[in-house]
Amino acid sequence: MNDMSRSRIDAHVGGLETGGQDAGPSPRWQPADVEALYALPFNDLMYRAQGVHRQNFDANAVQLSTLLSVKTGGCSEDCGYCSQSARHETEVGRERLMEVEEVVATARAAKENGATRFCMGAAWRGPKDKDLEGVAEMVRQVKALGLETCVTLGMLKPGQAEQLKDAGLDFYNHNLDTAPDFYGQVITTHTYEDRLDTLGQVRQAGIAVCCGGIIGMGETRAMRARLIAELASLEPQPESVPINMLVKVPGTPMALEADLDPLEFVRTIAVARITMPASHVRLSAGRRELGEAVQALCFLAGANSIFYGDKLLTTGNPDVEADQLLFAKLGLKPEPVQGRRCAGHD
Ligand code: SAM
Ligand code: DTB
Ligand code: SF4
Repeated sequence: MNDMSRSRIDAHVGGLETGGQDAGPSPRWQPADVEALYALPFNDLMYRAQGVHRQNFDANAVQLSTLLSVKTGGCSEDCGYCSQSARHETEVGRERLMEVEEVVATARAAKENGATRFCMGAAWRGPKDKDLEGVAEMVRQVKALGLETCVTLGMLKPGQAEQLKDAGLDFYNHNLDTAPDFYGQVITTHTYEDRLDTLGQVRQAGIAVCCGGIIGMGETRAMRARLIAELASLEPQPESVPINMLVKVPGTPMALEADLDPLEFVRTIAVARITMPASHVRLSAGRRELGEAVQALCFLAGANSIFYGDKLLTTGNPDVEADQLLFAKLGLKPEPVQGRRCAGHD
């Protein structure tokens, strides 16, 4: 790391001994500074990340979100990682939008299992107005159960975010997924600008932003750093940052992608934690493949949210029992909704 990068990082992060973050608005993160964080010796990186984590959160609390695919498959987009694109021959079929009652029953079960947030995903480029009303009703009824609500429906048109907000939506998930310069190699049917536009509409409507990406799609470390720099430079920073490890789905163009070094994934969590100190960093897709020891390192690196429940959207997730056992082994506890330390953040 050169001296200039180190002093810029110190300006961002603050010395652990001197109390850390400045109170003022965070400066825009430069990719070179993020890359310099990645290049730290592993132990130094973990120490910094854990320090930032403890200044902002209860280090032993993890937020639990449960996912449900309310509209599966048949998507017009060509995202190279996705099992639900109509352009890839995968085992995922095309289904209709689920009935509200069925969604609410699943949400009730998720709450009984201990989840505090329920996230509903739809395989759309974006919602048609007639479909949006159906999703808005799901949001209303899930919210009425006392759960936080999140949806991920693709790109929004003007007015749609407000409609969701009126229904009681707390979070909208819309990922930047990768570095701007790699995006075109992963997806050609929409652009990075389109994603940023929807994120702007979500913010404008007063909905909290959940925005992250996927690691392990064949990108370089420099590209990972550029993704994190983009996320950390959103103003304000996203309340939730899901970091997914690519799930290699047979039939997708990325099915045969080389395995990512798990320590590189842990580094990415740490770098996200340091650059987005008050955000919940979610250890998302790929937990089953990571195993317990790597997940434990991710929690140490500052991950403090997971998808909880036996299924993600179309692929598997650790069983609830396995997660409860892991929590017991690590002394982790579910984060209560009221237990937040940062007003205005999730
Ligand atoms: N269609 C909407 C969209 O693209 O925003 C919502 C659903 S989409 C499945 C939500 C996110 O899931 C994607 O942005 C991507 O980050 C993540 N995802 C999808 N397939 C994945 C995979 N195979 N491995 C890891 N993450 C994946
Ligand atoms: C996110 O970043 N990860 C979730 C959620 N947002 C919608 C989705 C992960 C999907 C993994 C592949 C699948 O199950 O289809
Ligand atoms: Fe999959 Fe979403 Fe891309 Fe559609 S827009 S192919 S659901 S990631």
